[in-house]
Amino acid sequence: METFDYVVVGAGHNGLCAAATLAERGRSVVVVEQLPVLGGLSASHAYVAGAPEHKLSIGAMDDLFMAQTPLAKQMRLADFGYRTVPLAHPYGWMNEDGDTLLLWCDFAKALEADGPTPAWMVFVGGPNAPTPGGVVNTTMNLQPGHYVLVCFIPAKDGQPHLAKGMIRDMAVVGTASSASLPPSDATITLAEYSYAISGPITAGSRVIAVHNGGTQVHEAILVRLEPGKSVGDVLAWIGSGLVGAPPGIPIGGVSSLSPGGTAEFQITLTPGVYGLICVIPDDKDGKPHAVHGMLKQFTIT
Ligand SMILES: Cc1cc2nc3c(=O)[nH]c(=O)nc-3n(C[C@H](O)[C@H](O)[C@H](O)COP(=O)(O)OP(=O)(O)OC[C@H]3O[C@@H](n4cnc5c(N)ncnc54)[C@H](O)[C@@H]3O)c2cc1C
Ligand SMILES: [Cu+2]
Repeated sequence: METFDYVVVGAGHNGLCAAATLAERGRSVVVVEQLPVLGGLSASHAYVAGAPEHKLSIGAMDDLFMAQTPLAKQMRLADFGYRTVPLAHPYGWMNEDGDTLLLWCDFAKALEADGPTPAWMVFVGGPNAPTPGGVVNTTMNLQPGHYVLVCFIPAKDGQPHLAKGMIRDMAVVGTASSASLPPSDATITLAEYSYAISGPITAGSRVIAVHNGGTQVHEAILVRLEPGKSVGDVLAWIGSGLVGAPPGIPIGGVSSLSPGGTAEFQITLTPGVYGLICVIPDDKDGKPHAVHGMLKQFTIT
């Protein structure tokens, strides 16, 4: 009977590594494997009957662990054909109704992804961009459901605050309400790519309704402009990556609203020149709506 110094049970990658290491040290070793294929969980198989050439390994999708070790180099795996294939979007989700979600490695890239807002995600407003120490009040009619609070404002490095963890979920419980919003002093109607204001707004404590009459998600960032500055300067400042003194101070407004949505914000306005601006990326080209002309300047007397 043939004898061996070592018997390795299982030809997964650990068993194969152990056996190879022993053999390299001059020991005699045998590997026994129950399956007709080597590799254990790291072997690839055709899981989809209709696509036999599409091979997948569900136990070695991610190089996370292997990459932490000197193993691949130590065992000269590249000489035997081992190579890693970095993917731009390594994880994906396919919903039963056909919707797909790809998770990109590059967060900015994920936000750039083209296409309309998925139907399962409805933007209901919320307060827009308070400055540090500032307070912005909005009123919305929230129906029971699952919500997220999320901040898309870019940090100094250009990454949205969301990428740094500024996102959390929130449940709205109770029964649906058909209550209407409190009376407002004026309505700002959003469209592609414009703001229409129902009438002149005067200084004082005001309630302003924002209604999305367009076909895409829009927002109303209200900016109080510094003397001599225009709303175009605000767009240029955002485009420059917020470099230098801001040409205006964001004082409120309503953030992302899906088509048909309405929300209100309360604000105390002093006489001056103000700007409205929408930086939501366009469904078609991903550019901020302001670049398409969605900005407006007006005066409060
Ligand atoms: C769903 C899933 C996803 C994973 N994703 C990743 C990932 O993305 N990245 C990553 O690094 N790791 C991942 N892992 C972990 C990784 O797959 C395992 O750590 C790795 O496969 C372990 O290798 P192994 O050689 O120890 O065992 P295995 O790969 O499990 O190999 C064991 C082998 O032993 C054989 N065997 C067992 N008993 C006997 C017997 N009595 N006689 C003969 N043969 C026998 C089996 O048939 C098999 O071939 C994942 C694991 C799972 C389950
Ligand atoms: Cu817009």
